[in-house]
Amino acid sequence: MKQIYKHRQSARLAPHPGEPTTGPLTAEELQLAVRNHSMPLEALRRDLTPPGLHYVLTHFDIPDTDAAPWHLQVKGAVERSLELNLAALKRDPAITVPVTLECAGNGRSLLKPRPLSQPWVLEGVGTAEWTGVPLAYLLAKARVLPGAVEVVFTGADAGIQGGVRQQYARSLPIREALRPDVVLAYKMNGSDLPPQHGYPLRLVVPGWYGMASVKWLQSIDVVTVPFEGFQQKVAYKYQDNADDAGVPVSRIRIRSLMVPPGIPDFFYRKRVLPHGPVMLQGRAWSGEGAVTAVEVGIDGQWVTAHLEKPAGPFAWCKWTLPWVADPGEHELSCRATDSTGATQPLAQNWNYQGMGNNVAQRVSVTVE
Ligand SMILES: Nc1nc2c(c(=O)[nH]1)N[C@H]1C(S)=C(S)[C@@H](COP(=O)(O)O)O[C@H]1N2
Ligand SMILES: [Mo]
Repeated sequence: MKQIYKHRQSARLAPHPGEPTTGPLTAEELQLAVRNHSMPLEALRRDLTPPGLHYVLTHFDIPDTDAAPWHLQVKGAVERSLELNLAALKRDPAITVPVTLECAGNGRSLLKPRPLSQPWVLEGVGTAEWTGVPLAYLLAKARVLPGAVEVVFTGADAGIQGGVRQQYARSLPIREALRPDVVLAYKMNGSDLPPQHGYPLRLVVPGWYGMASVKWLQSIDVVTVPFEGFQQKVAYKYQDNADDAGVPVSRIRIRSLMVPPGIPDFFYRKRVLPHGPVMLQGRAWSGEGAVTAVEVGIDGQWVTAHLEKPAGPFAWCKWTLPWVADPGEHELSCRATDSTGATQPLAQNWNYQGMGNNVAQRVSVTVE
């Protein structure tokens, strides 16, 4: 009890999540985990994740938005402010972009000690086709003034985090905001956005961790000084400790995952499969550059997998590797490399908020 009380106190007073712990999962983490679900690993078989299987991360509550009165404001350091309803946005030119989104906190619960926040294991990821208006098109229509440095995106959802009352908001540097593939999406996999994914309109920033892709978009503000909101200034930093100014989290680090082969034990999720040939498969992605290799570890021996072409520069690619499974206990693993030369680590790179833990997945199997 004393421990939990201490966490609550520090969560309220300090501008950062609670102290990392080595204790058991807390009731607060369980509550976050049931609200924010991950993608079942078997969904890695599909190029596109059906919306119900795509991971969800919502800091506060899902707003109950009625599309009829809803409108988007584009304002700030622009020549011409805009106010657009959904029908007007749908008359603008549209693009469709396949994008792998991943939460920056994916892998957090594997860290020792464990930062207290959404306790992802490895499945805080999904890939969808997002359709909507290119952000650059709307910014060109509004005409960005010289002196603009960032664009701030504010969602309709409000809450309290780190003792700060806020609406969820994040900014992008101007050069990222003007990329042709950044989209104001009103469709996910060809249908209206589901409530949990940002209905009626969200931002999607290909290649960046999910926090940049603001859901339930209300306003777009072009600013001449860097944005200092909580989700920008305090959250989403690679920090060594609570007092470290840290480095902002931006692009998705290289990662690969495998579909665990065979069948699971209900409680332990440990895998059982028959001996003989089995096709191991999974997906790999990176926001920094193209995936160049995936290696599969079989009891510590690394073998290069076959890579397929991704649907787009920021969509995951499929990998496969045939394996002839011998009876006994085995440990499977996978690790990917991208065009910047970055490879997944085999041991954790710890940081205070539990960001970007792209440690290689391990899967224990019993072959019968
Ligand atoms: N308005 C708003 N946008 C948001 C969030 C939020 O809580 N509120 N969460 C962000 C985070 S941390 C992630 S990882 C992604 C998750 O997107 P998804 O739920 O569609 O998978 O949305 C981002 N956009
Ligand atoms: Mo996230």
